[in-house]
Amino acid sequence: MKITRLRTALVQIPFDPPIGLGGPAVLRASGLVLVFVESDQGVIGEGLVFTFNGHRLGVLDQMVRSFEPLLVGIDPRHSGAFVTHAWNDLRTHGSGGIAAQCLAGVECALWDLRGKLLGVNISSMLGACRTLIPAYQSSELWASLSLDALQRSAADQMSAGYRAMKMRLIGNIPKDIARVRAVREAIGPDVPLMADANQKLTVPQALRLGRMLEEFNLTWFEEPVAAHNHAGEAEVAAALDTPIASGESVYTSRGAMEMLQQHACDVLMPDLLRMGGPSEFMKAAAFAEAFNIPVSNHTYPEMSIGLLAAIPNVNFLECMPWVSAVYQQKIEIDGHGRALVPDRPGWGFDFDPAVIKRYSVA
Ligand code: SMN
Ligand code: MG
Repeated sequence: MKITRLRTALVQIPFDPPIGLGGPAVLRASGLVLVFVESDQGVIGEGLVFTFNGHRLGVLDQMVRSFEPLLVGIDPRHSGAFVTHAWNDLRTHGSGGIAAQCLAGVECALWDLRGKLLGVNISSMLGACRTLIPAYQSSELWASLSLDALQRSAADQMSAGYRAMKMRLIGNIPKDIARVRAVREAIGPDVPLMADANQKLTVPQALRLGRMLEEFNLTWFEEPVAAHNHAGEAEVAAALDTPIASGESVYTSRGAMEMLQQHACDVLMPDLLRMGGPSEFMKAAAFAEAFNIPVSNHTYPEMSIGLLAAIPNVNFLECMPWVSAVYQQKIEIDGHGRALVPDRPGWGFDFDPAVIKRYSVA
């Protein structure tokens, strides 16, 4: 059994309407490097690398394709050997940034290939703990929405079957209090509600806002301060009853360990691509378990769901549909707001050739 080729396809899938993240940040399109690892068995593994509005897609594509010499000829079941070799090969670039994200895209394709060769979902390959994961909708309650729009959207998410959701904060304390109050009123006191500050606050601001938000019983207060300020995160986490979630902005399991050792979060949110791939993601989750910290994914739910299914200390699946359009299958939410872990081989989600054809870019 051998890997015969690594190839990529570049797509740019527009968001209609664009997503206003608050301030100048507007998501107009999802730029993707789609990664295909081919084997002599005729089975192809799929992974991807995401970039905001398609920025630097060509750079990411070059980095992904730079791994091909390390892949061709190896046994697809030996992805660990590839990953070790690749990290060594990346030493000059360091273990973060696009190096980690592009390696992740390739390892994701290797895990998909291995699952397809074995005929099992990745959650089964890992030894699943569950087939259902509480899900939260994360892509509707943006900082750009008015109070009325927030309330309408929150109600819409409930009607869509979600039983948990995340909103973004704008970094203005009185306005954020009003916004959280509005959503809490729209969904009631018992629906899990997360609030994400996206690193907008100073520690004093986060402490003040966090104390004023305690009455709303948030499930977590996310990235209150700069993500590199683990001491500041730890100060906020120690002062508040509301759990602090963080981790989406750190690279590899070592970045997660640094957070855990500094008690910087009460919920760890590893990002599959920033972790450097599924093997690092699983290490980060195991480290969190050792610290008795629950884990939730950051984006990429179609791949993260198979990993979360095999992690004992999981609380929620983040449903962020920014790459969902590229897949044929969609995440299924049951009547209790739980995502169904697929039992289809590999990730269980396959790229849609029609979408690739329609949104392909040179
Ligand atoms: C988020 C920010 C930017 C891109 C995707 C998601 C947000 C989140 O921080 O946690 O959902
Ligand atoms: Mg976040």
